[in-house]
Amino acid sequence: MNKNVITGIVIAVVIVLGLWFYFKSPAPINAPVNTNALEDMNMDDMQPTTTPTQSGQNPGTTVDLSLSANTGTVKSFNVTGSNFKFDPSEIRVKKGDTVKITLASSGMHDFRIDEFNVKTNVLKTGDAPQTVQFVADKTGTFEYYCSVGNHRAMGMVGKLIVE
Ligand SMILES: [Cu+2]
Repeated sequence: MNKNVITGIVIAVVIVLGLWFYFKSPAPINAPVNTNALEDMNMDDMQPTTTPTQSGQNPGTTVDLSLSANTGTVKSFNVTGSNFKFDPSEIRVKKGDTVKITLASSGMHDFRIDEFNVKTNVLKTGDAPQTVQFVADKTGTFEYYCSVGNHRAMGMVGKLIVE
């Protein structure tokens, strides 16, 4: 009987002690482990996320921009408007080209391409030539014309061909 009671008490004490250690020790042990793990994770997460974003995306974007900027050629044209025509009356460029039109005028004329939102001032004889520039970002044949009076109807037009 006594042995059984003692054994039961010992077992109970062992269980209580076991539970006490079980609940007491894991907490302080887990806490620092978790904290370190979190700190390590954060450190690891922060640095790689920040670094690839800056070193990966920005140069990539810059490279792409410079490449696309370099592929388009700048093409310059001197255009003279007179009564009632343009010289030249046809301009040919490639899609993506940056087109510079420098208009000189004999009489009173301007130069417009509606599809590319291009318009010069109306220039009179003796006015300084004016340069307008745009990117030919779509293919097709587009009419340039003079918007002064009835000049367009009188044939003061030309063709911009974007290939
Ligand atoms: Cu005109």
